Amino acid sequence: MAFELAQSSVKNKNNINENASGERIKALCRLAVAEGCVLLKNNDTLPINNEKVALFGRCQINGFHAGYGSGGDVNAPYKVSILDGLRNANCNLDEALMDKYIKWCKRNVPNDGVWGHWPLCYKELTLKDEFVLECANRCDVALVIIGRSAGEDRDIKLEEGSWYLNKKEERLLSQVRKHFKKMCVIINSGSIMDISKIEEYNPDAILFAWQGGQEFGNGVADVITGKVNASGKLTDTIAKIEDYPSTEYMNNLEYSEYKEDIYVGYRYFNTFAKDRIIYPFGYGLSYTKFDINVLNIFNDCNTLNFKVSVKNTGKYKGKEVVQIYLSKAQGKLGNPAKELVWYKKTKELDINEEQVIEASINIDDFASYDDLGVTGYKNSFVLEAGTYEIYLGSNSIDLEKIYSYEVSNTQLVKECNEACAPTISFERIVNNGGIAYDKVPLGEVDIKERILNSLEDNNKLNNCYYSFDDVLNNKITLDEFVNSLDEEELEALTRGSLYSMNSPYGPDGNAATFGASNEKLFNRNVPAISTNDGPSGVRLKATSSLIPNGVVLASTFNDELIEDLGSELGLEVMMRKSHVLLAPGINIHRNPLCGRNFEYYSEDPYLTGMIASAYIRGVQACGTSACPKHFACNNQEYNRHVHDSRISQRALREIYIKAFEMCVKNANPDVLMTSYNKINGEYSYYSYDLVKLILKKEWNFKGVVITDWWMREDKSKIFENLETQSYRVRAGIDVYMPGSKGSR
Ligand code: BMA
Repeated sequence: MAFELAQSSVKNKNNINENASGERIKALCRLAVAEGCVLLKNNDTLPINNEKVALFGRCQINGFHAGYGSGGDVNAPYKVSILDGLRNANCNLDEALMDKYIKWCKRNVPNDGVWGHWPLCYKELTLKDEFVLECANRCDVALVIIGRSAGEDRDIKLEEGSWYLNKKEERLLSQVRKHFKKMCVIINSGSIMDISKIEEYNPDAILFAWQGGQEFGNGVADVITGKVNASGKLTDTIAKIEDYPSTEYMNNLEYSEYKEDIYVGYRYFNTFAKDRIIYPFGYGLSYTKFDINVLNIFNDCNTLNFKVSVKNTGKYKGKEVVQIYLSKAQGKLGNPAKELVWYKKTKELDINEEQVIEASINIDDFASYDDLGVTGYKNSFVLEAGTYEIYLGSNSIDLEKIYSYEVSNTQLVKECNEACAPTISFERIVNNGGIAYDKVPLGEVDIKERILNSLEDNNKLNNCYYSFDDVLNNKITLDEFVNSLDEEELEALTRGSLYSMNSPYGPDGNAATFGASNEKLFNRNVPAISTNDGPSGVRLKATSSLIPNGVVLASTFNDELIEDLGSELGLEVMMRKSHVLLAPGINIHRNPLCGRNFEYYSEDPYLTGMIASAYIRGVQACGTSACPKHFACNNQEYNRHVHDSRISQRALREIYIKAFEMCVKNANPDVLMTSYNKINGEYSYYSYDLVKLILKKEWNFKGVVITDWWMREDKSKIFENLETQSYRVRAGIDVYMPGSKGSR
């Protein structure tokens, strides 16, 4: 609860090195940028050694170092551009071209505009053809930077200059292609963008560099020059936008029907539309080659134990990401062709060096959710009878079957409750040996009865007067303290400090405070717990490190690196006298057009859960609190405050809340934030099923649940006379943030 938060932060406040130079976080940011770069294509073009380089694209100077909104709005101490990074690396750059861009960018400084209307790309410099030809006559290779951004309240648009290239970018690619022997396209975007148009210009190399924070240019230059070998992997399938089934439902004003159900990303493409994949999930090239072989594998009651070897058989040292996918029995429920169930990034392997990795996978963790009851176990995770196959490789397509075993009888893995069930019928994709549609099962439970039966008689109020110090000094328990509070104090505990953002009780620029939200609680020495955004750094008035965005972190597939980076971030929160970092953002990339995909991680819930758990463990290592968000189904920004995500229980459990469940179990976050949107007609922050039943009772979450900022007032549909905040608290959402009324 909030008090344990305060306790931990009070205890830990003193053992922080106030003068931490930040050198370590800089190095970790730079390495994360490099390890997050995804090399899609490379016809003997990268790395660049002493070749003469022509660097095109204004984003070499005005790059996008983070996405827009709370997820990237950090006062960074500096930002290394790609141009500066290449100069720092002593890259042999064409001076005339560089000067032209420097001068032009000085005269055309980008204007980022106002909240929710930020530019999705920056205007590009138009070059004369003969000038490009002259550059080609002086240089060996051209690098062309394409920049894109989006963010909170700002989805990616299906238009040129956002999802698609614009005419000036096409003109530039056409000119460079015409005159240069070697052309590499570097994409500086928060998440994937249309690649088919870029491919039309047949680049010799394509590198997704994403949005890499303050060390962006240095990290990218490390990969371009080969100081760090490319090792990033795609966290999303790349295809034409019309081929993602969810595209049809994006930007619907009132609601989205999640018709694709569990068939999100590669779960859809690898099962029903392999021919539509342009680049597969988990894909990324290296400058070297690796041999991956299974040495041993055996199954022990659904726990798969295995040993694999990875050998560097190429000419560069580098890292590889070993991936294991599971093909479950189709049974009566139907399943995706394959699902990622394990991955491991190797250490940096020297030429001819080999690493042996041993691990085990509990297949129970990947059971299917039966929201129909067709297996005999309704509202439960099950493993149906049939054949289970294990595949090994370095992406989701190029895989070798290394094992299979039979499950003789359908097994009940975990019995749950009907929760957040749809109330309005719609059809969803099912796998009947091919794509088919079936109606989603609607809810049957009487929610009113469920909630009334759950109400606890809590009036153990005592008439004592305690200070919070009595709890800190172990004189009384937390419950005894809470039971000594009067109604006014109890109410104040269920909301933020009634200020809007930047509460006077926290460091300058904080998002809000909670805990001591009125005078009486202050007089009892209840601390004010300060919160600040966000996943890319400590968003305060003070400068703080701008770390790489979520897609970069996930593209590294390197949990250890992310945990390390998280621990440095947690120290920065502590040094700035804040307590709760409102991060990580871990909603699923349901569709490539969601503006906050830069901040989130992937189309895959397992990868999201693993990277997010590492981030949270890191942030909380020093006593700072993390706050995974937005629980749940915030999968588009358009109309996000009232939008209704209509979704089956199976898709909710297997895809959209799976990463939150992994975080609760693997990293024990102190705080968790609900989303703005509705789920099957109920706002997440009024949803008893989502918070009290699933999060707190089924998952045993013991932390504090806070709302997102400025939730909507709404009358309970089942308790007509219930006041709004009571409706929220009864559903298990502990604290309304920031506490004040009004909205952005
Ligand atoms: C909301 C969301 C959250 C953020 C909060 C506080 O609009 O963007 O992700 O943590 O504001 O800034």
